[in-house]
Amino acid sequence: PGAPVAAGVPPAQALPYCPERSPFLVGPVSVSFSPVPSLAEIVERNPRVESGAGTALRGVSPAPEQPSLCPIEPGSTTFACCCITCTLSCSANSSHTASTSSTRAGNGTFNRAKLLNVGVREALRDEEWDCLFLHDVDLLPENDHNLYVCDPRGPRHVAVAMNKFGYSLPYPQYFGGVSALTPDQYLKMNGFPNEYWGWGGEDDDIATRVRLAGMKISRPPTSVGHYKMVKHRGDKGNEENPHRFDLLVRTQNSWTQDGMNSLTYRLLARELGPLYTNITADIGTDP
Ligand code: NGS
Repeated sequence: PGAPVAAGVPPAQALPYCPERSPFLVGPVSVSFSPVPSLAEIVERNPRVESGAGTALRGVSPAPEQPSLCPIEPGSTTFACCCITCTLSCSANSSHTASTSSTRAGNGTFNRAKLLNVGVREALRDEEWDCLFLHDVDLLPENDHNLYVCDPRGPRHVAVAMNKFGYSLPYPQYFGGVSALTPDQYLKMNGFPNEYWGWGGEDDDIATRVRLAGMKISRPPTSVGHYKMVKHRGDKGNEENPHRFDLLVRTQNSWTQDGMNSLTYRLLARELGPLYTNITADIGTDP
């Protein structure tokens, strides 16, 4: 409520409720990596997406009397979802209409979970998001019934069926790839850990935090949570973390001390792109 609305865009209140199942959604969609559309084409196809994140147009929810996974306050007709994504340069995207992206300065070791914490902290400066999507950049959804909304009942693990795992969960506690949390859920578990430098383990730590914070993981049906991964080799700077198993046995004691309440970084830049905000931060190095 109260989000700035751009000129030429009708205020969300004036829009009709979305039906529970949009007639524009088709279910399975075929994802192809060639040709890759240019940014200009993507901008053209998404005329209602505004630059940066702060002035994002809000999506209109299903009617409140209809059951929905959206964390919509009773009587509210809109929700705002921010999608944060992370590579060796980390990004934060605000979905429904705008996106944000943040880049890690320097060439040290990757730290996915800490970069996502940075994305969340910076995104929450922009506005009161209802839902935060934490999204690996190499995963593309293959079913548009997999709605990009949060579940008020618990942190949602969304990428439940990736092509690289034969379209099923690799193991029951798997929480990697794509997840969606309300800001309250994110803060209740003290965000993500900051201490996992390099590849592996941070997603298992996050799954444990969900449980330790007294919440339960929610998932879409396997038939809907299909994702195709962009093929790539192991990234330089993201070598296997040899300490990940030592860290994982300590999660029970460390989660209240390591997370959003201990997050430190230096914000170097914040640039508004056509569909996203690019954030550059110095997150330090592997000790
Ligand atoms: C587990 C890792 C997770 C990782 C998952 C899938 O073994 O971080 O494999 O990896 N946990 C540990 O190493 C403790 S993948 O096949 O996507 O490379 O997400």
